[in-house]
Amino acid sequence: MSFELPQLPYAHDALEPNIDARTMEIHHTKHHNGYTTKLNAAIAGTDLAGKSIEDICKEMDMSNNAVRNNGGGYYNHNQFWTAMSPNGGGNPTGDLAAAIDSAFGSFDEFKAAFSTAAGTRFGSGWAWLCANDGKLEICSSANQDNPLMPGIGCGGTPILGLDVWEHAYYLNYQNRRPDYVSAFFNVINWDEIASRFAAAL
Ligand code: MN3
Repeated sequence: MSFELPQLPYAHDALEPNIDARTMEIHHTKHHNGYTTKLNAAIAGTDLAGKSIEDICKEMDMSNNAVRNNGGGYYNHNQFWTAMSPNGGGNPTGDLAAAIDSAFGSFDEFKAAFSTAAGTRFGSGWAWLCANDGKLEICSSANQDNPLMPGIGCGGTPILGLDVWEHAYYLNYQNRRPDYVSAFFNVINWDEIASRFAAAL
């Protein structure tokens, strides 16, 4: 079994004006599709064929650049599309809201810290909210690395990841990454993030 590009759970234009349709289309059908195809090529005929993408990330040989970059790219974008919704935004509720308040003081302080992680990641990468032994942590990673991978200085189970590669925002926001990060908060699917948090406990 090879990995397949997942369908988006909404139309390309569903997240406008926060993320424009053209960016979504290129990002999904070109970038994510490319990672998927190259991941399949990189694992074909190896011991990794047939493993879950989570296990491939957790057991990553970090010197294997083809699997590291494309396996990370495959996993990271899978979680990215479903972290967003046309009905998203607002604030989390329930256990996740309580865990955010406990870890960061308040939702606003969480938002500021996550936005700083996303804004200060130099070059291409991702900002993450992770559940680590029931506690929430924020970190960022370079390129297509993610917190499942060993030794990247960012651990736990990722429950929310924001793509800060220029391909994720440049058409609409150009160099204004902070505006894109701010817009992302308008579309976060907190119900989905809450279920990821519950599953990570
Ligand atoms: Mn991307």
